[in-house]
Amino acid sequence: MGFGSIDPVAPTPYIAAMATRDIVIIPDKRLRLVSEPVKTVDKSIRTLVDDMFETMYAAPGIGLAAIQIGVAQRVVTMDLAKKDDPPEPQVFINPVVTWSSDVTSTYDEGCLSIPEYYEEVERPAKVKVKYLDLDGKEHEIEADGLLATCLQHEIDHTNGVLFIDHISKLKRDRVMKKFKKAAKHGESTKPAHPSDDVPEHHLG
Ligand code: GNR
Ligand code: NI
Repeated sequence: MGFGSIDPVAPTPYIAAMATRDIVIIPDKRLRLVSEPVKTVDKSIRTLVDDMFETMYAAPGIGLAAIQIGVAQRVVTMDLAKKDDPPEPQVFINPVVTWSSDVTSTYDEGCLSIPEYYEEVERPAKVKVKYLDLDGKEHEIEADGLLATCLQHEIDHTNGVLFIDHISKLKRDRVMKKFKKAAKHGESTKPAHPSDDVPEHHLG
């Protein structure tokens, strides 16, 4: 009398499930950390990248730096595909700006770590960026348009810099004050998300 060929105590292979992680919101001091370079692109980095994509798509956002989920490593995910087009996931490990144009452009920026606040930011219109891919292979690209803006926004995050550091002190102080007050009152500054709605009969 047994279990035939089924061993009831056989070790099951551990399957890491992708997961969304909480997004760090200002005034959390972790957003001011300078992230560490990735030494080796190993399985732990791939898991981090998977979780970053899941978190970024769920938010939803078009870019995410690892520090925004509390991991101080120089890892960036991005997807600039237009709505209803197929996804275009992009990963940038240890990204650095190697050249930037004198010509600038202005873009109405937002940040998942500063929810529901948008302001115009002027940055170099074109940049060259060197980075590693998920195979640890080095690339250098020249970017313009939204890719240039987004790369600079995310590389800033890896250096503890936020887009509000590029706007006037008056505006920055105003938004910081609002989020500090919300944090003190223990308010969620996360924008309401449809999946947050729980049927009433499931509540306490
Ligand atoms: O989702 C995002 N949108 C965005 C819009 C304009 C300029 C930059 C960005 S990045 C932002 C997501 C984010 O906070 N990345 O760090
Ligand atoms: Ni951001």
